[in-house]
Amino acid sequence: RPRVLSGIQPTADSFHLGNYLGAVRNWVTMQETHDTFYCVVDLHAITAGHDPVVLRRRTRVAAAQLLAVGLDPEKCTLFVQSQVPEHAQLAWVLSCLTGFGEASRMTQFKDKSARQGAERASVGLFTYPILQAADILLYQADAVPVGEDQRQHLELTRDLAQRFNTLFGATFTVPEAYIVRDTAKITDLQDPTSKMSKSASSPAGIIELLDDPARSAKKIKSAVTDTGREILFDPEQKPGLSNLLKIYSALSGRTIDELVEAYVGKGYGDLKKDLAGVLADFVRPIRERTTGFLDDPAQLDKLLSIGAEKARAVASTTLRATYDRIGFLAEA
Ligand code: AQP
Repeated sequence: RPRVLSGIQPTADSFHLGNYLGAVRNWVTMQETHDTFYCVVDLHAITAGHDPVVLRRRTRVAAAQLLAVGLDPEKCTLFVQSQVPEHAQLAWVLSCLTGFGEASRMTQFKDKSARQGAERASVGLFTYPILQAADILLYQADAVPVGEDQRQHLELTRDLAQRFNTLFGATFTVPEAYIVRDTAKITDLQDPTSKMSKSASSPAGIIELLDDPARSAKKIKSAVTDTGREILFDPEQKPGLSNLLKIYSALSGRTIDELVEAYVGKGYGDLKKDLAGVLADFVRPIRERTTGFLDDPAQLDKLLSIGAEKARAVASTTLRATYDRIGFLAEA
């Protein structure tokens, strides 16, 4: 089976629809067909300042949500990144192969450091994509299911794998990004040309899976739509409406064409009301199951420890091979 690795940051109290539709939904389907490794990337989550109590809570919430949306620890390896020390160890090696200029070109760093101010942005935020490369290469992943915003980081990962293999001999699988076009970029409800984002969107622009459906319904109703009255899928001319259609289609399993057909003669208000209903039905069991997993944190932590042990078996083999190739002494 081809190998898959992907991760999500525990930087919010809930995943938003972009995280879910862009990435996590594909994680669930891929566990049936691939050898899958999924991690809650807490090392990444400390790159922009954090509160330890909040981080611990969010790490558990992220893991509980992943289980609630359908990850099955019998089918995939689910773990927390900091429990597998090889991630940080390989990241150091890869950082020594990354050009300063090359890392400086990462648009996510440029955007986030511009928002935080150059003096306040951490070196960890700068080297974030290198740690991400280590996450992926440690597991010899063939495919990495992510949203469109991660494409550039995936390119860096591929470059680093190829560079290492050329310099020191074939060691890493060169991974491919697995990006599902229809849901690759879910946009902000208030600013439909920007991605829905934990750190950049206003609360009104984001739909959180664990939020009260009544609040989400209000956000959908006040989502920015476009001039005109007709329900058409046209991301250029009608980005707001097209985003709602994408979400509606993904959550209901109906194609966009079917939806457009069904709303002939109806207005934006009808579509928003129905979408709010579809969303409420969709999140109800996820909210309930998440609460169920969080009610027993000891059991959740145990499950994650077992996942980390499974992950470590693979990660340590890759790290050992890497250390050998670059000339570090083996333990006597
Ligand atoms: N709007 C989006 N549409 C499609 N996919 C998205 N992803 C994030 N936003 C969208 C995908 O979600 C996965 C996990 O993301 P992350 O935890 O690494 O966070 P992120 O990429 O940094 O995006 P966030 O969640 O909105 O946080 P900000 O903007 O604050 O960085 C990834 O596969 C990502 O592509």
